[in-house]
Amino acid sequence: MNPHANHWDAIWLNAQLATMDAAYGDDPYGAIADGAVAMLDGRIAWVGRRAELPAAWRATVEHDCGGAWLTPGLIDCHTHLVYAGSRAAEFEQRLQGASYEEIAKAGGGILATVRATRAASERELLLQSAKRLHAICAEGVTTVEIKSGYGLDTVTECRILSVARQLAAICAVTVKTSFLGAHALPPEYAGRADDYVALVCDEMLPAIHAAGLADAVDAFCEDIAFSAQQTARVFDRARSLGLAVKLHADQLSDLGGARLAADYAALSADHLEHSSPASIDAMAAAGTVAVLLPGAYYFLRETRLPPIASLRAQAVPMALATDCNPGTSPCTSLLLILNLACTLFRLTPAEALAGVTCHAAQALGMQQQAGRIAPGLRADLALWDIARPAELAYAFGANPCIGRYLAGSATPVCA
Ligand code: DI6
Ligand code: FE
Repeated sequence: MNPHANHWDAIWLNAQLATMDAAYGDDPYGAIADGAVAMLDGRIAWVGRRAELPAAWRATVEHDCGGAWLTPGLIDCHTHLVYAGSRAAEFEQRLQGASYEEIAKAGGGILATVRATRAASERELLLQSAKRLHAICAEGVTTVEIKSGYGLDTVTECRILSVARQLAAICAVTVKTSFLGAHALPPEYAGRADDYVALVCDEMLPAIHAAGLADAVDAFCEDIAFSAQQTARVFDRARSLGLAVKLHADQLSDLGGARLAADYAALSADHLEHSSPASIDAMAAAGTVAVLLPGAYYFLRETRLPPIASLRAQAVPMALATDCNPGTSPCTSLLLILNLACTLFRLTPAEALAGVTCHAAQALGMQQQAGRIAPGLRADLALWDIARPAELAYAFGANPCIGRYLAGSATPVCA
């Protein structure tokens, strides 16, 4: 405890704040002109207008932001970035007319990446994945969720999640892991999906939980993957272990995934292009966040939009993420996702920024730790060379990030 009130470890001055906190008025960014943020022990201790700083403050470090915009550190709440290899050849096949489902049914798709990932050493996996995570973090991202799902056996799933945990220190970022054993049926279980689900529930999940490798459990509920009933078995086991759940729901077909997620009080239901209005109502009642993934929508050239109007009408929080994966969204730019969400899904730039800050935090169950500039939260911050926050969604292919702070510590920004 610091005995001196208003004696802080660091202060950011001369900044325009986009707090993304409703406490600061009706502005959708929670904006504060000529603001100041103070940090003590890695947490935000004071936020407000510089003119209203208490009379006797002191700070060990003073950051002059030069009038730039300060936002919460961005949060990429849905990625599959730990994998080996590339699927550029499948991209070429799709350009020749093959569909994603056809490639998957022919043993390519997710299973192609599973073969490459199983064959990679832990060090190779770490090096290939660190490049992607480094690129994501260079755009002011301070928290990333990483899923397993390219191992599909206990040893490789554990290796992927262990690599994900190791990446936190290597890239100076907070990592939340999700176990996605129910991602695809591995070849050795062809025709025996229920046996594989039993392996996921009875062997993989307990082992991963015992090793502390998963913060949540995810599944791919889809015609080409697992049924609602199989997903429910995975969720039941997750629940019995006290693990939070989330779901890839209704991306390619409506199997009632969003509804199922809501029934299990999931943190989030992700994709949602084919979700029914009744499922959205259930999400609203359950407090389940909608994670929209416009990178996958774009890359698969989907035409059916997620039900944005229903999500808005039901006040379901909308988060956005890269879905960084080799098959449907080989994307390491969360800022590009902001632009795609606005151009393709017609989100406002303010909705888009909320989608990668406060709502993304909620999708990870971290709303009391990250995603807003507010007292008590971690001092995860990003500084931007922009004139107004809408520029983050407006320019695509640009990176105006000029500062990145994890729990108050400056970290390198340029990749
Ligand atoms: N949904 C997706 O879009 C990705 N996984 C998933 O569950 C696709 C992953 C891949 O094609 O490698
Ligand atoms: Fe995904």
